[in-house]
Amino acid sequence: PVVNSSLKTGYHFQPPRNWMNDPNGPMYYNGIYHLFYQYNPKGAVWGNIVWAHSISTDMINWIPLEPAIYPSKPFDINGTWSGSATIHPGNKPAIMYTGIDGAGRQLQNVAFPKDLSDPYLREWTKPDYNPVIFPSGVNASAFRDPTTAWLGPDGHWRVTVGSKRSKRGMAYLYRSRDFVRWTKAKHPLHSSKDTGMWECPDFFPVAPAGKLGLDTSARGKGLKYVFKVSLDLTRFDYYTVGRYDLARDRYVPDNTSPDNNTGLRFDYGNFYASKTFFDPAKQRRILWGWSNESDIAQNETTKGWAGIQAIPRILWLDSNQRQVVQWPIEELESLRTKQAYIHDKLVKSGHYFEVKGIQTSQADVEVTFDVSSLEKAESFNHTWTDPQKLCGLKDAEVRGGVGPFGLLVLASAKMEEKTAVFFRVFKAQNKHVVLMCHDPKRSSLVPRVYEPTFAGFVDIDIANTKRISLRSLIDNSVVESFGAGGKTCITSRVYPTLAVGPDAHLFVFNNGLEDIKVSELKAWEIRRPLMNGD
Ligand code: DQQ
Repeated sequence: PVVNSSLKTGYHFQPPRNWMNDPNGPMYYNGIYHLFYQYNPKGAVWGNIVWAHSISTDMINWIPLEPAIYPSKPFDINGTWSGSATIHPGNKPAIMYTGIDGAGRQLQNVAFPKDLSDPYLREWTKPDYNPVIFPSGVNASAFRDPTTAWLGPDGHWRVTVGSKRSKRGMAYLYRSRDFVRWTKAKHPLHSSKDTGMWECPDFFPVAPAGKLGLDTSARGKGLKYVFKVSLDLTRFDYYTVGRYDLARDRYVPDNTSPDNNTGLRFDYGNFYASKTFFDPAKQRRILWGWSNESDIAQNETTKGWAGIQAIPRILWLDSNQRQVVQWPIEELESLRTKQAYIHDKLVKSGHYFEVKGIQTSQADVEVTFDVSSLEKAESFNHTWTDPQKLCGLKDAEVRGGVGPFGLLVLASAKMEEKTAVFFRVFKAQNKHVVLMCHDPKRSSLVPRVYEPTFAGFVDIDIANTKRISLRSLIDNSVVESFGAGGKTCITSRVYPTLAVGPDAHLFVFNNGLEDIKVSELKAWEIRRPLMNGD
């Protein structure tokens, strides 16, 4: 068997053909959402990168425009790489992006809309005074991905650019009064030893409570900040929660999360080069992230496409102030059609059942599991610090005490193919530990596709709540899951050969000793939105 071309996603952001990677410069301008992205117009592998451009009024239905930025000037002739948008006072958008010059150096350039009265902002102008930030005193082959800029208390702009100094990951800080002349600050905004190149940094304030987002330039007492980097070494996005020391112009992570940027993740699966923006229309902060293919590159060429964006998520600080929480934007719900509904259904130890009545190759599933007793929970070994390894060891087929229980998605009728999305509860010294897992080991009959298990711990007090919720967005070759209301998220790419279209099935399973109950399950078919003219 080979990877089936009908595995193209139906409602995840994707161009009709060719390669896509990082989301770039997401922004809202006069009623329209813009998404730019790293795109190869000539093929389904990375190369010839331009800033492709799409617009939307709901971030679900997308209209494609011509590429907004592409190599054309000495300061970007060898590449137009990732960057961000900043809305200037007076509602004027600006983009800063990384250009690669003729000598292969990474520089930061600015671009502005050619005509602010064009509602779609189709054309962008790159002033001849570019580059605005030249790589002096830094490693010119590791100096890229400027963030959205923010205003400091002195009224000057700040921007941070990802880099490394030998093995030390760096986020250099630059300041400017006019967005044209930029000066490097003496100290970086943040850095961390042995983490290698910091790609696509992101830095923004979060409200201490509630789900409302804040403008990147917002200031105030008690505001927490989130700092995220994409580590080239591991190809994962890591973040910390901390504060912004305005006097020293430095980010200081709280001691509740590890300072080395190898701890918390927005998503414990296939999710990289993510970027947030503030949506003033709905007062929310929205996260975009790229989910790469995980089949072998040879398939890319035959499929003719590679890369999707995860469903945009709103992001806010958890009430414990130690982590963020994410949830798919509410606009996604406009695509829900036929529904299946199940409630108060016991799933006995070792049993499973099928959710019938809807097609589940493109679906949105919300389920709540009741775990009335934790007595049989397996004991937790304190050396299990890496959830991904633990999930590899104790996958969905390994019987447990409380769990594994959860969903089998994109499953064939006889379950030769299936991707398990599940929880497993352990008993530690004074608390319970909840593991959330994606196990795609049996997701495809195609030989040699990359099928890593992905997992994260879920920071909830299950002995108290006695229940846990799960939402999974299923879309032909992607499974995007949100545990406990979005406290732990996992995205996987899978390539079934049998569980395709109407032959994809959905099951609920319980491989633990303890019975569990589905207190409620709602599953919707998801229809296809307008997707970039495809
Ligand atoms: N992708 C871009 C770079 C960035 C990397 C190039 C991250 O700007 O560092 O396509 O995926």
